[in-house]
Amino acid sequence: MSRVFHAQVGSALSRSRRPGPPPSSGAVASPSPRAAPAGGARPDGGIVAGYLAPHPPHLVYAENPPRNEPRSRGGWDVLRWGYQELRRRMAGRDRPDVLVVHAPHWITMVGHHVNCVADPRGVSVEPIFPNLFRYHYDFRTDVELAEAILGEADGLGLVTSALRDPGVRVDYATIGALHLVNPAWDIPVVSISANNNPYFYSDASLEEMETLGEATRRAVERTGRRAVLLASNSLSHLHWDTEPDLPEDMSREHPYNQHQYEWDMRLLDAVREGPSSRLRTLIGEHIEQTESETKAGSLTWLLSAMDWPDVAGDVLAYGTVIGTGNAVVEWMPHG
Ligand code: 2XP
Ligand code: FE2
Repeated sequence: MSRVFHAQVGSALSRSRRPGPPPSSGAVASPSPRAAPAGGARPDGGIVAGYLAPHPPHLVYAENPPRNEPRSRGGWDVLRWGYQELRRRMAGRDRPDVLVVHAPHWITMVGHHVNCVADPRGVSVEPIFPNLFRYHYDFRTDVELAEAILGEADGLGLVTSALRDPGVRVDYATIGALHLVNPAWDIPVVSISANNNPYFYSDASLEEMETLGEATRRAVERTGRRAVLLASNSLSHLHWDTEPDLPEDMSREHPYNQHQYEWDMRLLDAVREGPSSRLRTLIGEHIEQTESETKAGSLTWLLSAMDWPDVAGDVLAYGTVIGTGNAVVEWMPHG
């Protein structure tokens, strides 16, 4: 990834913009230009769970929700069972105040953008699979938390931008993950862009995603939200370039090749064994080996926001979609 568009974290430029030392985790933040007031903070606030929540449009298509126009005969059931289990677990706990999602197909070349539009509404279309995903969305943004994340990220020296265009068309990776996690759309959302271009540059800038994760954690703690975080990423990412007549023909679905599959399993074995800090280097190796979509940084952001918890992740499902690897994984915070 190009560094041309990035201020160095902690650079003289960013330091000169800071009103004071960056707030420490959990402390009351020093004011920043876009810092939100801490009103409404609750004592049980914090990141209450994090999920790897991939967004293949096929999974939404297979469910036939009324909000998606195309109809299907089903398919990709095991992955959808994983999401069903995720929803069951979320429903069994205290309701979160907000779902915070980082997604790879809202690509921003200059800076990390956060959607600050209060009530995005429109149709999200998958540009490669418009035959599968034309989804009518209508949701509420937690604007106070969105602005707090921007304020904290600014304070840590990241280049940021608030998206305030009410006509924004929200990308399918954001909408897909949010639908699969909460098809009722009754929990407010914060949506964060992927500040990279995975198709032009070869090296992923995962270090910066660690900083964005830290900023997200500070903002969640400062505003006192009970937040569930979603990393909207597939794993191995080589895929077929032709589609069967029946897209949900499961007799055609399998890993792209054995190498991709084995590396997905290597990553997931480490996830299941824990602790999550093992993934800090393994994510990069897995990207090198499989073109993993985690190159967009969503998974690194998630685990950094959770401060690399000393726990194993719970793999709720693994399956392929047009040959790519996809896993639904839950991490709970440090005990
Ligand atoms: O990566 C994506 O978002 C795609 N549309 C490819 C489809 C399935 C990926 O896992
Ligand atoms: Fe994707």
